[in-house]
Amino acid sequence: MTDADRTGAAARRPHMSHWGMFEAEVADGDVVAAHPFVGDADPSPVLGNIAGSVRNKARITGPAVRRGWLENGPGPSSGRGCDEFVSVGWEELTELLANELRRVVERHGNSAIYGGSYGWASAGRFHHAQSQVHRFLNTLGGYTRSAHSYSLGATGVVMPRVVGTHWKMFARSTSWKIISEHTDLLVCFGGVPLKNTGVNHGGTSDHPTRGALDALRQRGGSIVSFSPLHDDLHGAGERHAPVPGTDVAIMLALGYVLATEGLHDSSFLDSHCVGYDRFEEYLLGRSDGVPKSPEWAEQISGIGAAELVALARRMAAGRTMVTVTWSLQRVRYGEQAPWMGVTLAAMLGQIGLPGGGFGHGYGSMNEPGLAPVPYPLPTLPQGINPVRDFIPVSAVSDMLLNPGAPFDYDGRRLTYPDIRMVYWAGGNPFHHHQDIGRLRRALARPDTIVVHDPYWTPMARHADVVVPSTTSLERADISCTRNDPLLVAMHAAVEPYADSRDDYDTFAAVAAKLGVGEKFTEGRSSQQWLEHLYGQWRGHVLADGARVPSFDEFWNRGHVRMRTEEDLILFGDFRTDPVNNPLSTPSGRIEIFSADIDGFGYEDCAGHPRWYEPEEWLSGARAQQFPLHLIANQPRTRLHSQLDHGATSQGSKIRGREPLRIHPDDAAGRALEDGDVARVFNDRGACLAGVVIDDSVRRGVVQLSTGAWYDPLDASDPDSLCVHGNPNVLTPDVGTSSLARGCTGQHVLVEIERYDGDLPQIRAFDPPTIIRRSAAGPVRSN
Ligand code: PGD
Repeated sequence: MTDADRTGAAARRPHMSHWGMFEAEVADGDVVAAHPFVGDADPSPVLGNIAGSVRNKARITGPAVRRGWLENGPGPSSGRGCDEFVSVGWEELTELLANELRRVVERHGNSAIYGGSYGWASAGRFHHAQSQVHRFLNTLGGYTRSAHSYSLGATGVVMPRVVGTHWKMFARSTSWKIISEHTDLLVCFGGVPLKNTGVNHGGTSDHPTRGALDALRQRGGSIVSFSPLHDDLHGAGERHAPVPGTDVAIMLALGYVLATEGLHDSSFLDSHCVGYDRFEEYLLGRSDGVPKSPEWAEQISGIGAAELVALARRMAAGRTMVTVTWSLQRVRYGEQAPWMGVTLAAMLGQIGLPGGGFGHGYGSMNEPGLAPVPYPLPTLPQGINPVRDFIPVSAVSDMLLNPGAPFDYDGRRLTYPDIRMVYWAGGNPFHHHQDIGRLRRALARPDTIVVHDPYWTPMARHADVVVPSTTSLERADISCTRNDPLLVAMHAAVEPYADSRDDYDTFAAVAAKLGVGEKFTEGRSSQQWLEHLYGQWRGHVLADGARVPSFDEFWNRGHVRMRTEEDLILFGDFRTDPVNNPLSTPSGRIEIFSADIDGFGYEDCAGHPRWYEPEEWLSGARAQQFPLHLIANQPRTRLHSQLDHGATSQGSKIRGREPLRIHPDDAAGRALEDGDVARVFNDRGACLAGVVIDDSVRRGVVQLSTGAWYDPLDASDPDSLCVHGNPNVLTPDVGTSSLARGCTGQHVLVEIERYDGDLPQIRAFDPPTIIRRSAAGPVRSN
């Protein structure tokens, strides 16, 4: 990389974000436009958030330390989130961090550092914040880690036990090409929400979903969607709007019709699955006295029994694919929806056939349906973590509040470690975690919280030591994902903003202070790492007999194209020869009944898929008090909480608040009008949101996406009203089940009323008060 690369002297160079490849147009030290890659069939509107993001007022301009921590030293504090900060220099910050890491390790051991540090950060293989922080903490002897993700907490644990994998279900899923050419009937639980396909972890050069669905329909195929939100399916299709959270009951009823009408594929169930007989006992009601008939499902879901019977018959009559979105497992008992989806597809006997079988995550992210590349990715080695302690990722508040307490996870009884230091880089728990009031009480417990982020996110405001990171636009990197044909040269568009630094350089400096600098860097600068990682990757491609340019040539050209597996069919090889291509389950087959899960004896996750009545649903007792079902789904105007201050995200706000969609009848009953601000509340918390009246939302349901930056009216009160519309002040912090303890942020019951008080100002994007030291004494700024 030359200096010109870093300064952006050559404007409109290629770059990558999680929501698409683009060329950055630069003026006055900022990116003023992100022009989508010409090869992208359907660029994401989220690109609109990039312009102006480098010099945004929410940027952290330099290292800062919470005043209470600086003055009193490490220790639990309820001042987090409301204290002012003191601006420090890099040398002082490096010294403070090194000393505190040394203290914690020497006094409490490495397991006292929580480095789970969940979050999407930015695209780019080298500067990936999670990889950097994990490598750094491993260099120091390890840390308590987190397992799985907020996206797929339940799937990540249950599906390996059912089909031997969870990642293959999206990274090696049946391709859109095969679906559009072969599927007669696509039955989508959760729809195929196009808004989510804008995004892909690590980036994407193309967005083919819209085109694939159109092609399927043009060929004569049909789409049936089950979702309380009409627009979870784009274009023509048959839409059913069930009571939220009842998809498993619907799938059971479809299975019941197949079983009772002899439409199920007994030979596939015999040759490729185990445990169908045991499941059928439950399905037909022999084991519990409750047949899971269409009439039974109608009572639960509101979908007519006759419609379910007709659909089951159609499903058995042609090439049918059953898909389940990831959102369906981000609820209490979330393990059941993907498990039952596979079971239904297994009953149809089409798993492994072109256009048939099962899919998980179509419309949840861009990756499912994209053809994979056959090479390993360029990857920064993270080293070895000798610490055995870990938590399921969404148990972070449980862990901080209950040191030493036992908990169940995936058949094991584990213990929460006693955490003294929380180290976060590239994530925002105030976006991703549930029950923010409880999270704030949890974050008051450790001695020290360190956060690396380019922006003053709510998590940065709750830190003791704040490390200003560059954004990806300010540094060079390589982007590449498992399912994209392009390896992309991410050119730095502009200089690092103010006094920010690449996370790598921060970690390298602290590691050097602690005497392990060489171990962390291996003697390489960022640029040398890029060339090294490219060189390793290039070796794999050359070994495959393909042509691949030198690093310099690649860098100048902007990308390299790789071959992809366009005709992939999930579990195709297993179907053809289940003996020689067994699944990685104990039986080598699809486990409709899992003896292992059954053996765990969990009350909330039995040995086969089944219907559990959730606590947060419209037919439960809680709905008497909180009669609206809120769906806290992914936003259409940004990725998670990233760049909430950007133009596309801000363009959707109503009087500065996150939009909440409500059915006209529910709005009328509450005297709400379009453009009003409403207070959304339950017994966990409350937030303000802007009202959008929309009959594409089912009656009794409201929709408020995640990602509005938490903005408490009273920063000193953990249970304060959020004036901006963050639904995680309302959502429950309970796991999916004892099996996976996945996050359950998608569903929550609430009540809503018009907010007629003076509208509080949105302060989420204003930096906190920062004291700058000068010879004349402290100077406050905000
Ligand atoms: P982001 O907003 O992407 O959210 O949660 P996640 O924490 O990933 O946060 C990424 C942060 O990284 C941002 O603050 C950004 O500024 C910072 N960042 C970007 N680049 C860099 C960098 O180079 N260095 C550093 N240090 N920082 C950087 C997402 C999570 O939320 C997910 S994946 C899901 S699927 C969940 N979904 C739901 C849901 O459906 N419903 C609810 N209620 N809650 C959810 N939370 C989960």
